[in-house]
This record gives sequence, structure tokens and C-alpha cells, in this order.
Amino acid sequence: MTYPNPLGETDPKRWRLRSEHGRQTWHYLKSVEESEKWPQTKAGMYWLGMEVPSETFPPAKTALDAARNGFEFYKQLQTEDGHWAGEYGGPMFLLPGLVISMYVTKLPVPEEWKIEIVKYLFNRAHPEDGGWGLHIEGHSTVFGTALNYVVLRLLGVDADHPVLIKARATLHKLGGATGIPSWGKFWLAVLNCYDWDGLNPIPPELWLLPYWFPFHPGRFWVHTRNVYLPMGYMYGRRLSADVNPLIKSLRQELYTQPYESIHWSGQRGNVAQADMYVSHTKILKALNFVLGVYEKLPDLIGLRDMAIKESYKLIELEDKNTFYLDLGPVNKAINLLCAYFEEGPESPAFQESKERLIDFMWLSKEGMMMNGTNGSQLWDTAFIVQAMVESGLAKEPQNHESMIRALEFIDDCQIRCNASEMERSYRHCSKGAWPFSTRHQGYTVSDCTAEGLKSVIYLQTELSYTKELVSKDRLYDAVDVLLTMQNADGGFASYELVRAPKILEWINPAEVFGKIMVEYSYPECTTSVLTALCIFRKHHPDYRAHEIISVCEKAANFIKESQGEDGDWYGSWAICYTYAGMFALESLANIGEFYDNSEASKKGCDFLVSKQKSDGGWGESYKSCESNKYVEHPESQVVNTAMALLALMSARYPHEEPIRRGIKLIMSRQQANGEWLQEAIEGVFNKNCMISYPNYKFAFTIWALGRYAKIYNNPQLL
Ligand code: LAN
Repeated sequence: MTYPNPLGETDPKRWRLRSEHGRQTWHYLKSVEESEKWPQTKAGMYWLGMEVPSETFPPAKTALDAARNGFEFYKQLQTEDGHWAGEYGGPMFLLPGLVISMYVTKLPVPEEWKIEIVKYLFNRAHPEDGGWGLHIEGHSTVFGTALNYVVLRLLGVDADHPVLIKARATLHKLGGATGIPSWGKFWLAVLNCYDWDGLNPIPPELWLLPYWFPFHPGRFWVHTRNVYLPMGYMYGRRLSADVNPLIKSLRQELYTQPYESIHWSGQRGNVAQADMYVSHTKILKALNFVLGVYEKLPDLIGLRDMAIKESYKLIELEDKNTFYLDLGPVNKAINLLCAYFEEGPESPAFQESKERLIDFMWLSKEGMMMNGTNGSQLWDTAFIVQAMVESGLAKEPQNHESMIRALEFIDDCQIRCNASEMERSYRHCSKGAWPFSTRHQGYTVSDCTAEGLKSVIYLQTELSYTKELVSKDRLYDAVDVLLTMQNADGGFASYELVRAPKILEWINPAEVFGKIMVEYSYPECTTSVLTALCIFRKHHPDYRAHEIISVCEKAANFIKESQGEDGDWYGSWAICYTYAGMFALESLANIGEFYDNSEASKKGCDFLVSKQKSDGGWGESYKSCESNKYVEHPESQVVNTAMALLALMSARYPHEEPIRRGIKLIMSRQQANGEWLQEAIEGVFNKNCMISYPNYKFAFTIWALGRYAKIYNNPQLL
């Protein structure tokens, strides 16, 4: 049963999506009359779930027709600044950080946000038990349920509202909020609904260690260190909201026993069964014990103050280097708190930080969520561009303008300089790199740099009608960055080199995520880089040629070594074996290894073919990511199907039949206006949390259809 929104409704016709240099923001017009001045874009309509007025096509007879129709629809969603925008939700632990931070810093949540956030959480409550999970498709957990319950209360929903009565019952059934995982303990402590004593220590002093120390936090995976940095600041100063009647009430609602009777230090290791993904190791428990003792010792030399000072200096650098966007949504919300407590509500730092909250807010027909980053602008644009060039559709006149605008966007998005005080702030170089989202966010990502580089080369060299916007020197800069990123095992990680040994995972304190402490080499990232370097070398054979050849050889070796016994590759950033298979088989193809001449390629193909469903499609469940083995989704998914097909076609799989059946499945799912509808969630991070990539259903389908048409001479399929 769905309940009416107790806060009311907004008028979908008054919402506008603005897009400037990739910056996506949603605005609510004061009245419908203003619409004339600022008409609704088709991208805005689509993402709001309105029908986009479009042409309709008779059922496509060939794969190329289907790809063309697909892009006819998708082209309309390109934003005014040339990129493809989109929802980037999925995780259910992001909004609470934002809303709690705004509450504690006394920033008013705009009325229209309140309404839409409440709507989103109502829509996303688990249909059976009314709780919330770690992500939108997950089972209810204490983390998801307690924090989103708090959000609804802070936004003004009454504790007696049926949605909250049901959620509270589920929370209590799961044991109440005492057993919330450590990141939840942190947020509740900030809100003064959990005692800081109930948290394992987050000592900011770690930042004072010399860098050669193997577990200096500067060596942690970039997301982990950027989350624990401001957490340490808040913990070190034990900063919390002032108690008020609402907080007093929440203290009673969240627990199964009176708040005053909770034995806080006994809760440090208490994590609900439903939430636990990675348990605390003995080493971590011992470390927590020692740190607990340390917390009680008198600080004779003012170490804490020094650590707080150092932490804030690093927070400040992070804020300034990213134009206050910060690396991601979690440190964005905590850094806002730190600026408030350190510099005050009137300070420029706090004011600037506040201005960039809107960058993370995304509106859908289900309501308003917080995106997993400030968007996936570069990433999504790079894929559709490559699909269009490879299929030949980019050459068709009706698509010229769109491709030119995409090139303008990618040109604009390249990062032009390194972060200031780069080494001091533990940053990898970024001059010449491409980020995942926008230039302002500014973090190098290996595969985003590679996909950006490939797209530019494709657009500037394969199409006669484009201008050279990105100069040769800037392409060299991108290559220079990539060449700094190869790990000793030959692979490429996400943002940086591996900086610390894997055993650091033994002290992973975040019970809900796996593989978060350090960087790892990933087949996906490695393939993007390998392919980009191969393509670059064809066009610029003299630039750092020897290095490129040797880097590519080592990268290809990594791909082979990371193959599983069954011929599979585990994917870390989307679901899962089909995703990684698509990349890994492309890597092998790049070094001339195909089904017919390579055991690795053959095994990879056979593995994928063995997973084809009877309807011709592939469907993989997110459970693959959690469990490290291929788990079927009950239904075929167009995205998995497209990925498996791209993999097989890269590997020159010799039998057309399975490929044709997959292509037909994709075509059968296409709507009359050319679009594909949203199916299951596509992406993942840290093994356990899923994240949406709604643009994949366009980019990879069009790409697979286009490649098929090219390889098989575009036969009639109907
Ligand atoms: C992303 C999104 C993009 C992704 C790819 C480029 C696809 C990947 O190949 C490399 C890693 C990267 C950049 C990536 C890393 C982790 C992110 C930033 C995310 C999955 C999006 C959200 C996630 C971030 C960690 C979410 C916040 C949660 C924390 C645990 C801090």
C-alpha cells in the first residue's frame, strides 16, 4: 500500500534540469508561468518519468536499424552542454549523511527537496517489511532502516505515520539501532542519538605518522581515507548536535530499550546480523582495544590538537582542490560538518561547501535521492560516443551535431592541472586525466582517463566533420598520466597506484563493504587503459613507444592471470562476470588473442556462452558480486546481454547463432520510440553495494547492435 505524502506534492511540470560544463542541477520554478522563460528539456522530462514526445518506428528489421532507432531516442536526452546526464542512485546510506549534516549545521532543507525526499523514501521502503537496505534492491538492514527512518523524522514526518510505524517495527525486529554498523554509529553520534563511547576509536592521530608507515592513512584507498579523515576530525572533537525535543524523541524511537540504560562502550563491536558483510578480525579487535585504552590516556603533549589541525588542513585541501565537491557524497557531507565546526556558519568555507550540495541531488519519478557521485557525465558520454563511432552511425548526417557537442563536452572535461599541494594532500597527478564526472571534481580515474582518451581519438580522427579540439599535447598528457598508473602486477587500479599491502583489509572497520582499504588492480580498468594505449599508439607511433609496448604486455599478462578457473573474470564495478568478461576479452583481442588462437579467450567465451538463457539473453543477479560466483537473474537483462555479446564479438567467437539470438533479444525489448526500459540495477562497488547506471541500457545495447551489424554485414533479422 502506498501512502499519500504527508508533506504534499510538487508539480513535475515545474522541475528543470540544468546542465553547465557537466554540472547537473535540479531547480523548482516558482510558478508554471515561468515555464515559458525556461522550457522543459527532453532530458528533464525523461528523467522525471514523463513521456518524451518522440518519433515512433516500425519494428527494426536489422541490428543497425535498431541501433539507429535507439540513438534517435537517446540523442534527445543529450544535455545542452553536450553530455548525457542520468540518475546515479542505488546506495541507501547517502541521503542520511546529507540530511543529518544539514540538520546539525542548521541549513534549511528546501521545501521541495523535503517533499521529494520523503516521496523517494516512501517509494523505496521494502514492500514487505517497510525497512530500507544498503541499496535499493537489498534486504532491510539496520543501517538502511535506522538512518532513513531518521531522515523522515528530521524532514517532519510524524512518528505515528504508518510508514514509520512499520519501519520502526522492522528496525526493532532487527535488534534496534544499537547494532548499526560503524558508519551508522558515526552518523547517529553526530546527531547526538548514539554516544561517541559506542564507537570504536577513529583516531585522527594516524595522520601524524610518517608516510613510510605501512598503514599510514594516506596509503588507504582514496575513498576510504577521504571518509575516515573528516570522521576522525569529528570523532577527535566529539562534535554533535545540541539535544532538542526531536533528538530526545529519536533516542527513544530507535532503540528497543531506554536510551539512558544503554551500555555504550559495549556496543562498539555490536553489528546486526542482517548488516554484516565483513566481520571484524581478531587483529582489528585487538587494535580497537589498544586504541580504546589510548583514548582514555591523558594527552600530555597536545597530540590530539595537532592531529585535528593536520586533519583540518587536509580537509581544506580536499575542499579547495575539488571546488567543494569533494571526492564523493560521503566525505562531501562530513566535510560540510567540519567546515561548520571549525570555521563557523558564516565562513566562506562553509558557505562554498553548502553551494555544492545541490550537485548531488537527483530527481526521478520516485522522488529525490543523493547521487553516488556528482554524476557519471564523462563515463556515460565516452561509451555512447565509442558505440556511435564503431557502428558507423556517427558518420550519418543526422548525428553530426550530437557528436560535435559530445566532443566539446569531453574537451571541456579534461583535467588541466595537478591538485594544488599534490603530495601534501596525497593526490595522484591529474594533469591530462579525465575524471568520472566533471573537471571540477577533478580526480584522476585510470579507466575514465582511458575512455576519455579513446573517445577523443575516435571523434577527432574517424570523423571528417569534427575539429581538433584536444591538441596532441593534451593527448600526450593523458598518456603520461596513464603511464604513471601501472601496478607491479601489471594491472591498473581505480584512482591511484596500490599504495599498501592487501593485508590492510584485516583492519577494515566498515562491516558493510569489502575490499575498501587499499587499491587493487581490476581487469576492467586494466582493459580500458590497455585499449586506449593501443589505439593511441596507432595514431602516434613515436610517443613513448617502448614504454607503451611494455606497459601493454604487462597489462595483458595481468588479464590472463586474473582469469578464474572456469574462464571467468570477476567484475568489481558492475554486475559482474558479464561486465568483466566484456573488458577482459577485449584486452585479449587487443594483443591478437581470439577464440581460435588463445586458450584464455576460448575459455572466457565458453564461460559466457554457458550462461546464455533459453530466450537468447543473459541475466546476472547482483548476488554474483556478493558471493563471488555467477548467480542468475531470473530474467534476461538487456545490459548483461549486450555486454556478453560485445565480449563474444571482441573474441571473434566463431558461431553466429548464440550471438544472433542475443541480438534478437535486445531488439525484442526495444520500444516503438527506440528506447529500452529500465531493468535491474547494473552497477556495484565494494562488493556489497549496488549502484544504478541507467545509461548502460542505451550505450551498450547500441554498441552491441552496431558491432553485430558491422561484423555480420547487417543481415535481415525479421
Ligand atoms: C565509482 C564509480 C565509477 C567507477 C568506475 C569508473 C566504473 C570504475 O571502473 C573505477 C571506480 C569508480 C570510479 C568508482 C569508485 C567508487 C565509487 C566512487 C563509485 C562506485 C561510485 C560511488 C562509489 C563511492 C565509493 C560511493 C561512496 C561510498 C563510500 C564507500 C565512500
